[in-house]
Amino acid sequence: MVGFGAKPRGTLQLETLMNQVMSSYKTGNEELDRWIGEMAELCRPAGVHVCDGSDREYGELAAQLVREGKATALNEAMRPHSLWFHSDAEDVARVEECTFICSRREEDAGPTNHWVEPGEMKRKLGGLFSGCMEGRTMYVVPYCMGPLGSPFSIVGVEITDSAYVVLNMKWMTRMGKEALKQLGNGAFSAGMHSVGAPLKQGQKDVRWPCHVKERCIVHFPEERSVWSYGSGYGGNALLGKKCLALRLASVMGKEEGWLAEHMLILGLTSPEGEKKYIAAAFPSACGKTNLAMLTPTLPGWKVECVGDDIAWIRVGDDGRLWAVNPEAGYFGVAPGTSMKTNPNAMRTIAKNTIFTNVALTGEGDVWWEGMDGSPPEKMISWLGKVWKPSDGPAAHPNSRFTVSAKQNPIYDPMANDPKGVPLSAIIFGGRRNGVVPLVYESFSWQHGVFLGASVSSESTAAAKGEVGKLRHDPFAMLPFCGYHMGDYFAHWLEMGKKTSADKLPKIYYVNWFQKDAEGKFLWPGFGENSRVLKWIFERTSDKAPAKKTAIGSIPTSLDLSGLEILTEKLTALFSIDREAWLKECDEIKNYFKVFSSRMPSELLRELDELIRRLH
Ligand code: OXD
Ligand code: MN
Repeated sequence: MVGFGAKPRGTLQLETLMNQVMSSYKTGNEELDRWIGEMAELCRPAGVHVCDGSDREYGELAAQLVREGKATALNEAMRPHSLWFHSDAEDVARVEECTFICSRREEDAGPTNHWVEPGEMKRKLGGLFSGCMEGRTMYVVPYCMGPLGSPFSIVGVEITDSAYVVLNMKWMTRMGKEALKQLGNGAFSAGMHSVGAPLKQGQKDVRWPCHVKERCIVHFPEERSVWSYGSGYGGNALLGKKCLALRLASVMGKEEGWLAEHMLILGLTSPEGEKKYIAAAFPSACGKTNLAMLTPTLPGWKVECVGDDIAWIRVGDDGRLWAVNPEAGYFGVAPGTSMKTNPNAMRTIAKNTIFTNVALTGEGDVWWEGMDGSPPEKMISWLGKVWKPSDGPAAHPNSRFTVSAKQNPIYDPMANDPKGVPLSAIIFGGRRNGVVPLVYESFSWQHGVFLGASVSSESTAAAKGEVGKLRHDPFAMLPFCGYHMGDYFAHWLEMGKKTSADKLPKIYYVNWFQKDAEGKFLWPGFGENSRVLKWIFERTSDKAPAKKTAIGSIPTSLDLSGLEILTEKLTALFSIDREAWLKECDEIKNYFKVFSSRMPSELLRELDELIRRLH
């Protein structure tokens, strides 16, 4: 890779833009060439650059951003080939209130999504995007979600005026020439993105251009397209991730008989060398990356990481459920990541990493709350100011690292397999300070679907809004399901009918976050979660003991060797408070009413059964 001092190349500055677009930028795909021309005409950029995805291109763009003062190159000796960005203070997270599913019919978006009539939204977008790239380069980013060569992969093309987005897409997807090759003359999912800050002639650019007042992230599910305006934040601007791989893909999965899920995928190997794959859905910033890269404290057990955020799941020829991770990198939450909590993540981000909204140390390295050691004496906070302890956190709570999965020392050898990996277990979970025990197992697929549908969790900094507020987040998909959530529940039930019960993964619910009366966590979490994973692993071949309770089956013994934990804590971790659960059922019952006639009766029956068992 070239250093960040290299000169940029390949960007056209032109007047006869359209002609040059059409003559110089033949991508080999007629529809794509036509669309690039159309979008260039609409957005009126100063130039067009079709990204090839090479290391050279990455180095040149990075160097350009450093020269422009939009990025800081980190200390080459401490964090080779890495960049520090800090955003506009208002552009730090996903914005659910400005995220729309513009299906043709309002009822298809359902009660959990914002909807605007597609024609009306397109008129609005036409106005917003008209001339929105003036003075900027329009980057065309072809990318592939899923392993190259896999029949399940989906090619998307993102047009963006943000070089920061291009750099992130390089690590998060299979981007550039390879994706174009996979596309051939086929159909692609179109994603338009603009930071919404055109540059008038002579106007000086700002460090993090965005237009937060008008920002909107808009999905047209029937057209498989996305239009995102006004934000440069990853979840709003890297359109392959939440927009294509979850919101649009969930709609495709419903139509074609597969699932697009907000799930990590890990491989777990026992001391005897038996390996099983597990997928787990937790809401944003609830520890998916930490679980996906876990270092077991139980001797002889090994975890390998297929993915930390998204799983596409299909029924394989053998009747089992097979999962692929459509992403190629991690866009992980930095605060709380340390050699103690996630050494594999720390090793992964040792070089070639993009950091956004963490703190910059006097030595030119990065820092965040919860990293090993005490805060360095001299730091620039995520706000770009010299940091004082009285300023609050030096890194934004939703600050991120972006890095290629290839740098993960425990990247699973099957992660790029076009077939995916077979799932033995699926886990749901949330951040709950009480009520929900450490782990329990569902009685059946249908009961497991009920567990997924009834996930509640405390909100986190990954989305704009109040943090720590309990909200329903079915399947951890509340912000990501691209269609009616009631139909989504029904689709999960249907998936269970596509194969025989013995082939389906078993379904679990976990809660690492219970607290005692003083507000301290009852369970140590992180590597110690391997004890729970071991129980799950052994349950999937009926080798671990469990007892039935009203809510599901819980362990009668958990391997606690080498762990000091007070008996009263353990008792609390597995206690089932009947009154609290009956209240929980009332809460779920009320929530399910939101889905009215589209709420599957099977899940209402599961709820009635749970209430009956609790009584
Ligand atoms: C993410 C999120 O960035 O869920 O993965 O917000
Ligand atoms: Mn996520």
